[in-house]
Amino acid sequence: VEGQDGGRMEKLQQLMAHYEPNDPESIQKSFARHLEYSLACTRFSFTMQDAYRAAGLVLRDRLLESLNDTNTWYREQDVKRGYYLSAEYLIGRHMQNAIANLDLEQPFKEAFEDLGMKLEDLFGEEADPALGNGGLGRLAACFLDSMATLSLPCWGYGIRYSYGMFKQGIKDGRQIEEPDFWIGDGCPFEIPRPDVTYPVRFYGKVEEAHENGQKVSRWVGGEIVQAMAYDNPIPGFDTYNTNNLRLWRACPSEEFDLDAFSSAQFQDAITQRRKAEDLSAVLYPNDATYAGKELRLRQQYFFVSASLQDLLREFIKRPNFKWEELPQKVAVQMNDTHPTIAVAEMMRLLVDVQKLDWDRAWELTRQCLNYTNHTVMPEALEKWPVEMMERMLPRHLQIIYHINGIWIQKLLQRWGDGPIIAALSIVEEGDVKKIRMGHLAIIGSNKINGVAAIHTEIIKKETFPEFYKWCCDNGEHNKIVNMTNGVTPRRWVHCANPALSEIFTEYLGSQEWLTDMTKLKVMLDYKEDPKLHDKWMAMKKGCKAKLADWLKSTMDLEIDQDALIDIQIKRIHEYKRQLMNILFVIHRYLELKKKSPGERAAVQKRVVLIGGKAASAYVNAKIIIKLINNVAKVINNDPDTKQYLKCAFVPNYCVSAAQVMIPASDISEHISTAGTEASGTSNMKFVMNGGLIVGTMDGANIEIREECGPETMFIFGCQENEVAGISARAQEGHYPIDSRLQAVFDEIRNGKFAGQAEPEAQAEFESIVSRLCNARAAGTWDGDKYLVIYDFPSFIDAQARVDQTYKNKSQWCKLSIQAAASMAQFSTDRTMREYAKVIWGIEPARRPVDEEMQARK
Ligand code: H2P
Repeated sequence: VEGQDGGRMEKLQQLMAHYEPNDPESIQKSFARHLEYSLACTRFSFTMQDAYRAAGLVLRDRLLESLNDTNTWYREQDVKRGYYLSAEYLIGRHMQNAIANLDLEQPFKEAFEDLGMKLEDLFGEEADPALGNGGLGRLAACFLDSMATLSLPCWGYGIRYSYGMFKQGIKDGRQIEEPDFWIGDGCPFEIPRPDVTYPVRFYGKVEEAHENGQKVSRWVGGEIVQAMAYDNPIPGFDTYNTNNLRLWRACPSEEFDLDAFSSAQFQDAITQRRKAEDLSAVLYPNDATYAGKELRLRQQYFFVSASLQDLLREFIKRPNFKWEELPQKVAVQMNDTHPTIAVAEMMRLLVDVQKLDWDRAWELTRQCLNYTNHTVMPEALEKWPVEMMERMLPRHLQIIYHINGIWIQKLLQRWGDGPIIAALSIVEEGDVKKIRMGHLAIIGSNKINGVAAIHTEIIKKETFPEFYKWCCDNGEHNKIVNMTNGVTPRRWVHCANPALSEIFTEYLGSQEWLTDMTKLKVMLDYKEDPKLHDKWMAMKKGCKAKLADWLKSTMDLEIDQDALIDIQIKRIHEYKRQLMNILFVIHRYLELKKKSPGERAAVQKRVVLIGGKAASAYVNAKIIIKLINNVAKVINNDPDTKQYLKCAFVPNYCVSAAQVMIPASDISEHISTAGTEASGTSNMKFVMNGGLIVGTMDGANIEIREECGPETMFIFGCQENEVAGISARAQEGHYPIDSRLQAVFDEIRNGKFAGQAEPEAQAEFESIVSRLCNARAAGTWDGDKYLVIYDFPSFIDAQARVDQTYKNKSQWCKLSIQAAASMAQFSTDRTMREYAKVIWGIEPARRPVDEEMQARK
């Protein structure tokens, strides 16, 4: 509202001068008001879902105060801002985390208990927004939590998918995929912003024109979709800063006109609308290769363009802005290759829209953008057919060709012509010419990073060796840097495991460890203290009881709470080797069967839980799920053994399931073939909760072992530098199969887990076994690529060490305390500090607290 305000501003300022009070009674009032006025319920008649939504709105009021004031503060201070561009955020439920971070745990508890409601019941009503596939998306969510907690002026940008990751059901042992319309009941934590929209163009053509004697390119025609912002406040812990996760939803650019109602075009108009909305409708599982590929590129460009337009607008809004200041005010992180069209879009916005000359625009782009690589799996380094890009983003293809032309010239000057030029080109020649997005990202970035020490070394030596050579030749050794992943202790210890959080706070005398995990070292002084052992074991017992209740209610599974709990939860992928885990379970079962009842009683009882989603097009992963379910059925129903060994596939693994499962584990499996898992992050969550790891020398396992001590881990398997030699021998047929594994294979082949009752499954299981044993080097070798056979015997040994160590409860407890207390390195607070310092050059900007705020606390 503009014009003479007649004292309006002052009046409003007075009216809004006070923050919402946070005492229990005010929270109750606020709750009742939202029930009645926001949700149109009455205080006499509402459901738990209504109560959750009203409580969510109580929080949202407080989040908004903080979000707005934090933003004003950042603007006033004219700080450098960070923007995290990610196609995925596996954010998990908001409510519990927001209450903890806003420091409202006590008053909320009191307020709702007084109304006869348990907070946990409210939390349980929230949908779990699963806008991501796995670790990559969850990492982005942990990063947001740490950025806010460190008061870093950083925002996340992404896509507001209407349907997140599919819900996984299990029918007859097989995965079924159901749509996850998480937004169905509305999410009280998001703020639709119809006032923040940007046009995003697709298709059309490029026209050359002259403006002021300059040749310019204009991208015209095609179709325009509007990106509308949805803000998701991200409160920090122990700070008054609240940052933002801005997610874009696709809307049609113009509403169809009313005349269409009476005309035949009505249907067309609706189709247009649906087409626009389809853009942000569904998150694609990352291995679903060709299906929807074009839509995926559309999604990527859509959110990248909207985000860059938005952040440039913020930059331009600053009084007397100068373009050369852009790198002092803006740092962008591209999370994997998904947002890397940003390199070309930034150039388009600077050159075509802002009329900067090419060289200047390129300098600015390269200084502002950064790229994180998350995996060495080739399927993840996206490549787009030139033909597709030419149709959809014709101007971007021109820009990419231009960038590549200059790049190739430089390479030729330095090294002359040779194979290295083709290897480094952004364009991959071949039957289908493609744009390599990884290369575009590297060439257009200031820094490139891997996500664990071993992974960063592999990037340099194996994934992008020619590029690393170029950097070294140019004296830019530090262009590729390591940023070991982390996890947020707020969600993964404090919220997931309140009993452990209480122990830490009690021993340290404060909650400081939640923002500085190095403080937990104090726990090491007590690692042999019987008093602490009692508390620690009681904590684990409580977590196991919670898990048992949850398993009973979600899948009607009963577990022995005195058994050793062994968990593997992550995306199902052959390199992660869930297959090896289930083969070991079969081995354990066969061994148990051989024993007399007396001997069995001496064996350590175990419950093995495996969970994770298989990408819908990933056939082998789906067979592995079926195998796990069939094995579980046999084992759990065998009266000889079921007391001693239980196994289950836990359906629909998601963030909220992880929050129940992780704290209850004694051991967890992180058993990827050395050199394949970039980092892993659930390994960190398990250890922070006092679980020990069975693992290979891969990803962040290596660094966790260094920090916690080798005695806290059950390490097995070959080393990364041995993999190539072993693979070569396997292909030549010099690949002995351990007799114990052979026995497992025989049992599968003999039909123990499927047989005539399920011929299809039987054939699938046999195919998996024969592929493992396949030594023929015919064409591309399709044998035991991930060295299950090679690592199996040492896996058995590691598991035997687990059983042995577990016998001595106080020794186990000591190791558990030691490991959990040594995890400071793996807090995303450390990770984010490093990104801020080394990559972004961003300083914290803690919002000062005025007296009223202080009083409210
Ligand atoms: C990926 C890697 C993990 C890594 C994570 C975050 C892609 O996650 O494989 O090793 O820890 O990114 O950097 P995931 O497999 O869980 O989908």
